[in-house]
Amino acid sequence: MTTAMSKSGAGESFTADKDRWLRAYRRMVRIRLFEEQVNELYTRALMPGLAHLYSGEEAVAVGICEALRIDDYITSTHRGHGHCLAKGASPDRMFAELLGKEAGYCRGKGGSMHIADPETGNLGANAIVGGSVGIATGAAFAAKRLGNGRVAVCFFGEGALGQGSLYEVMNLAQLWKLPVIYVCENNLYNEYTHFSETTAGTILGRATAFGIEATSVDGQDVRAVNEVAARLVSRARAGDGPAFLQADTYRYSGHHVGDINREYYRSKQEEQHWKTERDPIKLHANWLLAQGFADGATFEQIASEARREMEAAVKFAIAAPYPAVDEVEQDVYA
Ligand SMILES: Cc1ncc(C[n+]2csc(CCOP(=O)(O)OP(=O)(O)O)c2C)c(N)n1
Repeated sequence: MTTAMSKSGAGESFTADKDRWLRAYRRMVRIRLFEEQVNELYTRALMPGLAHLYSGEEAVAVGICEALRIDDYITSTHRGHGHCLAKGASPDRMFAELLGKEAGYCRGKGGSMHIADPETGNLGANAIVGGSVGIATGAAFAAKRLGNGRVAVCFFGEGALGQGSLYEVMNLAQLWKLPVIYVCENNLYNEYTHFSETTAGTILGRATAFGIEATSVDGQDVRAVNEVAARLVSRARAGDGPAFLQADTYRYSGHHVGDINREYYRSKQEEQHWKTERDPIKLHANWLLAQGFADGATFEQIASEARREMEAAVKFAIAAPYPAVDEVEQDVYA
């Protein structure tokens, strides 16, 4: 990896690299443990509605967001907890939102699929597949007009490739050289259908048709994702226009928390293969060990800190009050 110095480049760069890659590890673990708690809240019937877990895909959100500034924008999806956390959202307000509490990011009125956090540049999750492509492209348009150097990253699943609005905005983004990066998280399934049954041709071909710089990356490798993201972000910031990144990944859980029996559309062996051979946290841990950046005790400490953080955040959310009844129509537009 070119982004990581070898051990021989000792001194400052060794420490900076160590800190950076341990931070990436910690961020992935936090997402994984956040999602464990979400599943727990669902199975204990404490959370209204459903949620779509991001476990397995952590390296994509973390690798990309590590290449962004806090004031850069992201837009997210129905599977958005990982994006929110990677961009800097706080777990207690996220859990509060999931439980419909006033302390939540949308005062409890949005739930899992509508978390937005303008302070960290997060313009929102979106329950509409492909629903945020216009928002991200509009944010990039504004950034360009204002000359503030911001970049917008638009996360979406490969299911959104069937949405016509994506092609309208990619066309304009390329014509106007907008600082937007379209990140297609290809986790292989649109709900219960393998993407090969819904996607003709190639994924990258959809972007190259507009002359957009397009590339793919192993979405289980946080350093590879970060390396390519850093390049695409810096060219967008420099005024070189949009890019399209296909990140190949896998979701460990069902389409949503209630999708328990999945064998009619994917095998247990396939899931097991990804979990044991392609897990982004394990892969990164092995690399950290090989670099001498961490040992078993480091990983245990990171996991127990993150677990404590998530348990405290859940407690906070459970104890938090619901919004007042007379606020029920406030901030509700549809
Ligand atoms: C416009 C629209 N059509 C259908 C749905 C129902 N739906 C929710 S998620 C989903 C599949 C999305 O697959 P993908 O975009 O690949 O994301 P993933 O769930 O794999 O992360 C569908 C069809 C929706 N929310 N919005």
